[in-house]
Amino acid sequence: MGLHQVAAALVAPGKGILAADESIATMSRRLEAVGVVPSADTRRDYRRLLLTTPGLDSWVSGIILCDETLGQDLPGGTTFGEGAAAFGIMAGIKVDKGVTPLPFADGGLVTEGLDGLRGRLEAYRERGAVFAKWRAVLSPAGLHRRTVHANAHALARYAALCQEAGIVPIVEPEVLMDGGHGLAVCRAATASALGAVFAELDAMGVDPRGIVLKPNMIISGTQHEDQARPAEVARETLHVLSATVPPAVPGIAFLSGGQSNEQACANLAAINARAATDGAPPWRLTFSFGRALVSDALRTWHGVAANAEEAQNRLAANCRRAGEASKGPVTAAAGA
Ligand code: 5MM
Repeated sequence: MGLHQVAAALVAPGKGILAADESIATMSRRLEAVGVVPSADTRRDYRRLLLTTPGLDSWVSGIILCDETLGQDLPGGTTFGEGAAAFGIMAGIKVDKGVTPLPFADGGLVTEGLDGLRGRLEAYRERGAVFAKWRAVLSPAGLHRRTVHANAHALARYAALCQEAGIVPIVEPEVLMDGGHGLAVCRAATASALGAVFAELDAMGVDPRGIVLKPNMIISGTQHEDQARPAEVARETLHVLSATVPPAVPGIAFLSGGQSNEQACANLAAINARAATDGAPPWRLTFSFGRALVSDALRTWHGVAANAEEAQNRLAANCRRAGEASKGPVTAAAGA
């Protein structure tokens, strides 16, 4: 499949992307939090549980893995890349190398990982990756224009290198939901970030038909006293996307950002419901959730093999709800 076909397949109707690409440090913290001693083996066992969930391909088009997992095996000796393909799920790879403080940017962060990326992409493609992911991390309060610019530029250089290698880039500028800010601050920061990202993508010659955008929804900061309801989230999110995302982009796959599965799915359903009411949107609107899909499964499993089946049931239920939300409203709460 070419870039356009892979991008379209990632956002196929009723399907989304499972983000299971926590870095070794993040995954280790999450395992420790549920009482599992972190190691290469326990990180592999947990990712095996996720990928071998029966029926996962009914709702999941692609799974994002990290470098460590892509080099590990499933039971029987096939690699995660081969295993995903055998299950009908496309394998993706997180290629960024995390964040570092940006000088003269009031504490803003920039994502690193461009050095040597051309060679790494070649190697990842040989190991079965057909798409990639790079995440920029933006704090909305006091967001400096240098932070916006540096991250947009890095995302665009990453995306161009991916397309050159025949790999679909997932472009993820994440405006964090942590903090006491309200909806308007999230909206302004997201509009600024997306505007800069698409200007840089264009400047770098990136084909918008061969990317998937992975943004945050426009939601209230977690500590804000007034939490926006799904109808407001939908209105504000679509307003910003319509103003910034070219119609040629095939799909927008939202991150969950710390929302529960119920919250994230209610918001996604409301976004799709409103988009349908406003007139057919040019892009598919779906999910690329991490925590909103996997947190229940991780807690249920907590390293005990006998809990694996129940943990997979929890993952399947969360993916099914997200898949339904990507088609439109699923609960009475959606659109409330
Ligand atoms: C799964 O976590 C991804 C990797 O995070 P680190 O590099 O910090 O370990 C992360 O990029 C994730 O894909 C996004 O944050 C979306 O996940 P959520 O949980 O916000 O949907």
